[in-house]
Amino acid sequence: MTELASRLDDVAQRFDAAVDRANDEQALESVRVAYLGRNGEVTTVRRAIGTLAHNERPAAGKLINDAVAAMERRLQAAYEELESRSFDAELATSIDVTFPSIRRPAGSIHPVRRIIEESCAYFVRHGFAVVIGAEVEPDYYNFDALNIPNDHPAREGFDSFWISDTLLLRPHTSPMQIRTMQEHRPPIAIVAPGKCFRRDAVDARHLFQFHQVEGLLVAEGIHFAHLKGMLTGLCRELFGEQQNVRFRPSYFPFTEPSAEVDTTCPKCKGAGTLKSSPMGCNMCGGSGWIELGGAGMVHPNVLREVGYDPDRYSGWAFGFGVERLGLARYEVDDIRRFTKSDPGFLAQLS
Ligand code: FA5
Repeated sequence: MTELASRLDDVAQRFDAAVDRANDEQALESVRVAYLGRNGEVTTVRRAIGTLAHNERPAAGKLINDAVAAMERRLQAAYEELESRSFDAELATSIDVTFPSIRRPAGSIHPVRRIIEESCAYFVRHGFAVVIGAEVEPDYYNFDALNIPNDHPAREGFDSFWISDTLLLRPHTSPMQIRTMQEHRPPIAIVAPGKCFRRDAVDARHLFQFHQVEGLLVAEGIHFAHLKGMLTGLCRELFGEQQNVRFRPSYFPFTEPSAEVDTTCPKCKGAGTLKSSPMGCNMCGGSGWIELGGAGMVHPNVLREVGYDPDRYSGWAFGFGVERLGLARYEVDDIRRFTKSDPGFLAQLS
């Protein structure tokens, strides 16, 4: 009996060592067959029971059964361990579809485009059509037809990029007034957004390439109050409900009377001062107003040029700088930011 017990002990120790060495299922199965199989080592020990005295056999049988149960438990644990290790390895090389994804940076609509779209949408809601014009125009459309003859000093205000003696990159969107009126009879209600080009020195408020939104309404009985109403509405659309609009007398050869259009500074809300800057609001320079562009009643000479009778028809027009609208709307300190495509800046405004 003692000898059987020590043989069993020896078998169990070698079994443990063999299980430790087995690093895949096939190797574990070989260990199982070698020790617990029909002709395995435990069977050989079990056969030795027959050599024991009758009264020793039950105890020997129990000893062997207990050892087999322990070995089977050990084997089971080893199988489970192998399984979980191979699952971990599989996970490490496979895609976990439940894992939260990495956020890909999404692009956004550029603020200049957004302002153009919102401005156009406002006018379209009021029955206006959107028209897009060429960026290269003859001087006739840029100047002559707009009541700015060749020797007119106002041409100097539009310091332009000339392509030939008569062709230039348009310095404003106003040629679209002429093109539209030549093509259509009144009533006319259009809005014309687009790029403009001027040989201006670039600084915090000026670009050599910028955008304007032009508007034109010509019909019978149109007067200045219509212009004020529409532009006040546009400013409220872009800047919020409390926004006011101011018309300062000004001069454009193609409108009479003419005005420069200001809106309440969105930063200081018209106060001209800021708690954070007692020297005065740095957005509007302390005036409480931001200039957006020019406007006025279409000059009779312009109406005549396109064959409209100025005694019957009247109209208003305006041209706003889109980047200037952006400066005011987003409280941006420098107009050049709109041209830099800096994702950090654009994300802030998206
Ligand atoms: C004009 O261009 C007129 N065509 C506007 C107009 C249309 C008046 C219809 C009456 C009737 P002005 O040169 O002021 O006007 O330019 C209008 C606006 O364009 C300016 O107030 C400003 O907002 C913008 N702008 C002009 N030059 C630049 C520039 N270099 N960089 C950025 N914005 C500019």
